[in-house]
Amino acid sequence: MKDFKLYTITGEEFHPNRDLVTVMEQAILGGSDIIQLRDKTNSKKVVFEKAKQLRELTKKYGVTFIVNDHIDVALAVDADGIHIGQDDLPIEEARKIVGENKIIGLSTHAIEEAREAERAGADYIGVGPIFHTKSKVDVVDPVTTDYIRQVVQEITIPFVAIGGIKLHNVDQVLEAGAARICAISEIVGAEDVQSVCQQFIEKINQKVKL
Ligand code: TZP
Ligand code: MG
Repeated sequence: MKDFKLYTITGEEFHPNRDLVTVMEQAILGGSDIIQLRDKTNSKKVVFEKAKQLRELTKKYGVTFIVNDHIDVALAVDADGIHIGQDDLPIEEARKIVGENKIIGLSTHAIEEAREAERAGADYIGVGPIFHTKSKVDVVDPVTTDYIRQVVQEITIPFVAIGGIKLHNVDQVLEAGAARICAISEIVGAEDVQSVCQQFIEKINQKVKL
């Protein structure tokens, strides 16, 4: 897959008065190079409509587009890939559906899950939640930056750190060895989304030579 630095996931509850596409466009203009549509509440029909809009937006800017959970929606809009969790289809089964040319990302919370993701052919893994987060229900306890250090030691596929990452604590995440950062609330809930993304990118570029 095309490498990336700053992964923005949608979280419309954090910008009730602003339009989804506008907010995500600001994230892209600020340097976010991968976007995920994550919608755990609306119907598939509504998710599909949003996915179509975000596919158009990301295509315009040449940014990678991932759909969370809905493999059928991802295929219908020709997204670049899907992101799934530990309770979703096994990677091998998802691969049969999406084929070799789509990206499959998997959330992991422990090194055993990361090893299994790599073995099963995930293209990247999410590593988290690093810190406490209110953006995910039923979330496991924070894995801390210790888990990043384990993944750096052992895992060869790309990983992105997620969960409670803010401008004020991202340095700890980068120092632990993460090269790719993902956030929801800090980015999409910001007054100036573009500026927050620019500041994340600056910090990533300072610490990391990809
Ligand atoms: N997976 C692990 S933590 C998380 C997800 C989707 C939520 C991240 O949101 P935030 O607002 O950046 O903490
Ligand atoms: Mg899922």
